[in-house]
Amino acid sequence: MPTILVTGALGQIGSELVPALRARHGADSVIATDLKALAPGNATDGGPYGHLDCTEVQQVHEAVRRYDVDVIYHLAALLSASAEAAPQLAWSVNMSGLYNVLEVAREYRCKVFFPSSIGAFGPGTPRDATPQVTIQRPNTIYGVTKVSGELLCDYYAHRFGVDTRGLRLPGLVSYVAAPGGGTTDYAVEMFIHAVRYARYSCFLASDTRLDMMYMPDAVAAMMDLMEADEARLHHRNAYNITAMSITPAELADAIRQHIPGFIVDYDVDPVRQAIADSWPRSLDDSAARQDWNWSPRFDLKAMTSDMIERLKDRLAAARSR
Ligand code: VAH
Repeated sequence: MPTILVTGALGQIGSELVPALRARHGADSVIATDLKALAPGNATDGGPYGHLDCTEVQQVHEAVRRYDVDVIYHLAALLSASAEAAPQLAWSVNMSGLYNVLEVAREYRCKVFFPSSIGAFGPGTPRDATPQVTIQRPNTIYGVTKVSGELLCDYYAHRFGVDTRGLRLPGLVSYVAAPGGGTTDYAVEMFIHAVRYARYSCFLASDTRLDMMYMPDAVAAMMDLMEADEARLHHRNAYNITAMSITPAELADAIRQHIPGFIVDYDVDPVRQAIADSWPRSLDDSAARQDWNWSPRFDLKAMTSDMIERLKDRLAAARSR
């Protein structure tokens, strides 16, 4: 069994990736790490957890050496809106953190997963059926760190033989962890507010079309990519993947199939709207489908049904405590 280190494990992805990795590889094989102290009952309970600041290379070195790590899922990063509010911090966390992980991976021969994003594209990119290989000139610091991260990971693969692999992730929807400074977080917030209050004030315009995906599909894609035959990977860093291309209005309509009286108004945040407007409306993910059999399980209808059922269960459990 490989020993796996997950950085940023308490974030939106890590909160579902860590349990999935532990189910597949065994709890003690997956070391969850983050900046924060572990809250009791956190989704990453049930296995090793440690504090790790990836901007401190010695801490990365010590974690990989101590646990004899084989694979690193490097999730620690600032997301788009948080990054735009603190670009210098975003560069430090997103780039110095990645550089430290790659340098230690080079020394200890670890495989590395890097989460790129649709944010790696910019206003000059074809916005519909965005190709796997196309113009990448993002105008956000988040996007700059994602394009730079893709290039740095590719460099470590061909220059040093580090097995780096990445995905350009769409907006991710999860019931497990609260939104964390992203632009696509409106979708998670809309579900939570629909279940709790039957109304939501959306910070993106109703017709803002973006690629989205349910977290179980994203977690499966990461694990499948990392286990794929390396010889088949024609686009290491990073593969386009998507499950649906939707707008806030379409999501609200899907939610109303379960909560008929759900009301949405639109109070647009110009910063996050500008970020969203610089991103693709839909990705072409045919390369991932061809190279390593990518295929999502959840469409908008299935995601909405599962999210609402899960959130209602969690709300009922919270009210019964
Ligand atoms: C964000 N959820 O909104 C992230 C993601 C595609 C968006 O990278 O910043």
